[in-house]
Amino acid sequence: MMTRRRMIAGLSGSLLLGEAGLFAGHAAAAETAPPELVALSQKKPLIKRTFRPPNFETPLADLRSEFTANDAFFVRYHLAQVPEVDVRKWRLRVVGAGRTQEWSLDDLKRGFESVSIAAINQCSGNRRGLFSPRVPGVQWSYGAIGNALWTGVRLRDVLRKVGVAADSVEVVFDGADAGLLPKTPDFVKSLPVERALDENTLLAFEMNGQPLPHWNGAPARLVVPGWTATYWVKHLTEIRIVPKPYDGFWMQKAYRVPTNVFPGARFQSQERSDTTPITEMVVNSLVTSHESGARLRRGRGVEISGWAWDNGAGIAKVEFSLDGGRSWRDTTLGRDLGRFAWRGFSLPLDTTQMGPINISVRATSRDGTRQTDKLTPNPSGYHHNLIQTLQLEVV
Ligand SMILES: Nc1nc2c(c(=O)[nH]1)N[C@H]1C(S)=C(S)[C@@H](COP(=O)(O)O)O[C@H]1N2
Ligand SMILES: [Mo]
Repeated sequence: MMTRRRMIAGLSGSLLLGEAGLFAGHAAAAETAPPELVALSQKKPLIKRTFRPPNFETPLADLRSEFTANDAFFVRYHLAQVPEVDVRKWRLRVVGAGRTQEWSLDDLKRGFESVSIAAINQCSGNRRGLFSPRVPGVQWSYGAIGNALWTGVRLRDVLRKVGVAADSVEVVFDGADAGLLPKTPDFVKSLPVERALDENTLLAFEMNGQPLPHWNGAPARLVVPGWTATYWVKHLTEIRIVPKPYDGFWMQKAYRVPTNVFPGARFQSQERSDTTPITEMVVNSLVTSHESGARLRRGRGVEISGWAWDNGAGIAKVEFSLDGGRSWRDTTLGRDLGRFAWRGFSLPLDTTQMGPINISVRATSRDGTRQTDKLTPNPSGYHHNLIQTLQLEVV
């Protein structure tokens, strides 16, 4: 019997022959496995990657709106025990150098200025399933991402209430979830103190004008615009301002990339000569109007559209190519939802001639970085921002 892995390898091998040619590393593993759709509470059916811990991905059709609906937003957990937090009993404990304070949800809402930011929440491993050769981990396709309007209070306003000592190095975040076995390391993350104090880092209670859904971190989660979602700790229970690098598993062993390879903010207190924590998202784009393999009616006006995003520098341009990357033309950018949100793009496609159309799309950030035509392999399969090529056919 052919193993699933061999079958996928075989399939992606044959698909590779049909690719536009210039772009190395295309694999269609996650696209070829038929997705199983399962609905969690408060959610519509999403693509199930694993059930325990819950890892559910947003189908492409639900990524077409400017703001991803709360009931379609992807769900990612590392630990199997995800308790439903009782908001009335919930307290956020914040520990500074000389002082500890606790807040209820009402205290936080009443005590601090309310702030809203539109921002992309994207898993570091989004598109991991498209790496070839295969990388271990949740085999995400394109949907471990969403854009939402996050509302809450600034983390720095809360931290300043307990006092940020001059020798503070990191701020450490713990949530209510836990492993089933005592030896499973608790999901605890830290941020450089400067990033924690950035005006855009929020303690968010709301998503798109509604209380956070349970599966997206109720009653409060961290929002770190521009940084990958691993730092966006859900069901926050405790925050500590600390004078030394936090040495937990999820900082020292996981969510790390080779040092000096990817662009983005540095995380100096956690940096080693070989690896460093993943930080900001890399520039990327996604066609949402069509999937590869779509057939288009000849002569019918067709618009190709989707989203582009980066670390918050802002999208400078999105281009498309119909000749395998030899020449590029600009698409039209959509309205600006804020520099941490995604930016729409669209282009009219000429369908007057029958036959195949291979269309590639690439985004460029205002910081000068551009999507890659050759992926940088890394052991955990992060930062997949390969230029996407769709194989369409006019019939
Ligand atoms: N408490 C807690 N927060 C967490 C995680 C987790 O396992 N537990 N996973 C992180 C990771 S890696 C991602 S990608 C995002 C996913 O956010 P979402 O489930 O709201 O889409 O949550 C982050 N926050
Ligand atoms: Mo993630």
